Amino acid sequence: MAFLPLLFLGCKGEKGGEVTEYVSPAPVFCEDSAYQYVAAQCAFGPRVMNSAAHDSCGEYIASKFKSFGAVVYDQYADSKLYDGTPIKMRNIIASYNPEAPVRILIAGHWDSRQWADNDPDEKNHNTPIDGANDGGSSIGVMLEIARQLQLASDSNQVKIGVDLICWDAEDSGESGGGNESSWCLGSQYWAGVRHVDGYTARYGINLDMVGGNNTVFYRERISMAYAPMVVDKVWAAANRIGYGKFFSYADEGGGVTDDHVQVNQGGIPCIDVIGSDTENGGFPSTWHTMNDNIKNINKETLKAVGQTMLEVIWTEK
Ligand code: AHN
Ligand code: ZN
Repeated sequence: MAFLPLLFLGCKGEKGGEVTEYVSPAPVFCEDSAYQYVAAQCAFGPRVMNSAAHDSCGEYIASKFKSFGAVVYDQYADSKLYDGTPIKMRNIIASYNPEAPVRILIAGHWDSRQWADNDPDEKNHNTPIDGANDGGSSIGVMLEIARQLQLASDSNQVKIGVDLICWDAEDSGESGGGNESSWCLGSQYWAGVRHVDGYTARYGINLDMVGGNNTVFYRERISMAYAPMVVDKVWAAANRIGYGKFFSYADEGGGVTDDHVQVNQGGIPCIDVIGSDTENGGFPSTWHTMNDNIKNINKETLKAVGQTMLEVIWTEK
C-alpha cells in the first residue's frame, strides 16, 4: 500500500517515454454566455433587412463588443436585394490589438432571413425567421470570444490581432440556386471596401449555423480549395481538445456559397465552419424554417465551436 502513491508520479507510454497530457493555453469558453447572447438577439425579433428589430439588434451587438473592450468599426452601405428592394446594411467589426501586424479574422452574419421558404408548411414561406442558429449562433460565439479576450489574465493576453466581423445581408438571397450573387451582400461590400484602408489578415474563419442540434462540421469544399492549411489547423485544434465528434474528417462536405467566398476573393484565405445535419449531411433540419428559434439551440455545439476558436486564437504565433 505504501508504494501506491508512486503510481501517480508519472505516466509511461508504450515505449517507456513520459506521456504528458496536453494543456491548452486557452481560457474556458462559456457556452451558457454564448447561449444568452443568442437568446438576446432573438428577443429583438427577426433581424430582417430594413426592420426596427434589425437596427436595434445591431446597436446591441456593437455595444456588447464595446463593453468587452473591442475597438468597433461600422460599415454602413446601401445595396439592393435581388428583387430590387433597396437595403441599408451595417457590417460591424470588433477589433482586438488593432495595431498588431499579425491578424486573424473570425466572422459570421448577423441578419436573419425574411422568408421561411424551406418550412414544411407552405403558408410560412413568406414569414421571417428568428435565425437563432442561422445568424444568431455565430454572433453568440463571437461575443463570448470577445468576452474571453477581455477577461484573460495579464500573463495570458493574446498578442496577435483578432477581428470579429459581423456581416449584414447574408441571408436575403434567392433560393433554388443559380443566383449566387444575391447572397452575402455585406461581405461582398467589405471585399471591395475594407473597414480600415489596406486591412488584411493571415487567414479567416467564417462561422455559420454553429449552434444547432445534431450538428457536424465537414471540411467544406470551397474552403479546401482556397485555404486547406486553415482547414487543417482548425480541424486539428478541435480534435486535439476533444471535439472530433463535431469536426469530422469524413468526406461528406459539399461546397457552399457563403461569406468565406468573398473573403477569399478579397485575397485572404478563409474557411467556412458550417453546420451540417448528422442524419443526412445536408443543411440543418431547421434551416430557413420557423423552427430555427432559440428552443433548438444546443449549448454543446456552441461549446465545441467556441472552445475550438479559443484554441486556434491562443495557439497562433
Ligand atoms: C446558398 O443557399 C446558396 N447558400 C447558403 C448560405 C447560407 C444561407 N447560410 C446560411 N443561410
Ligand atoms: Zn440562411
